[in-house]
Amino acid sequence: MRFHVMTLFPEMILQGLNTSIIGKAIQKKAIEVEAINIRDYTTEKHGQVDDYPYGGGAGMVMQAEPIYRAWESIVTRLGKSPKVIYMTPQGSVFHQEMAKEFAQEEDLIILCGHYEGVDERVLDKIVTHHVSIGDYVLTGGELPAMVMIDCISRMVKGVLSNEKSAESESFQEGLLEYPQYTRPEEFMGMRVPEVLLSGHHANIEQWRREQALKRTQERRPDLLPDIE
Ligand code: 6GU
Repeated sequence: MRFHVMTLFPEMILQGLNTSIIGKAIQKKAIEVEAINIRDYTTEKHGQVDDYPYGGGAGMVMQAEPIYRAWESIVTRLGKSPKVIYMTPQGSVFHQEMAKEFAQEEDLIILCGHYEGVDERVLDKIVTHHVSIGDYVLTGGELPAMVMIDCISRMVKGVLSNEKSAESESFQEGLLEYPQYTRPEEFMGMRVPEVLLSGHHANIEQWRREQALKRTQERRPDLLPDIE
């Protein structure tokens, strides 16, 4: 799977994804992340990529031309026109099912906005999906793009070990994860739940299921109607 990220801050994307599991996935070539610097596609002197909004108002708006030219260079090189996701708080809210669908794609183009927004005309021309990562406002689309790439990548074959991918099924069943413990058996007077030391796999399984349910009831009751 290949991610093509159009951004004014390519180093933020590349640095942000080059550590831990996603960093390893890139090394292993299970995924590929390319950052395309929108500024490289401006035709204006001084490398300008934004301008004042027509109609007035605060802030600057990213111009259509460099974004369009950056997109054109990607699709020409690929010889096909992949889905284009624009990261924006005005989008549909990202969730696990969306990640699963995007993970089926061979290529994804992600557009990161900055300033007060992007000229609507280029969005009309190239964007297929408007996606937000939640109901709060960030300064740019780069962190949301990294969040989405991380989540999609862990659904791609070869990124997680088998053991870990099985683990990921739990959230897809609609429950939060059960609590985990490791050595020592006692920490500040608190003991690891006895059942986990018992070696009785059926009991452990049942305990974990109960804990997952309890935790979901307490923290995310909104998730519960989704399971029977
Ligand atoms: Cl995708 N972009 C920005 N700028 N802010 C956000 C967001 C995206 N999702 C939530 N807040």
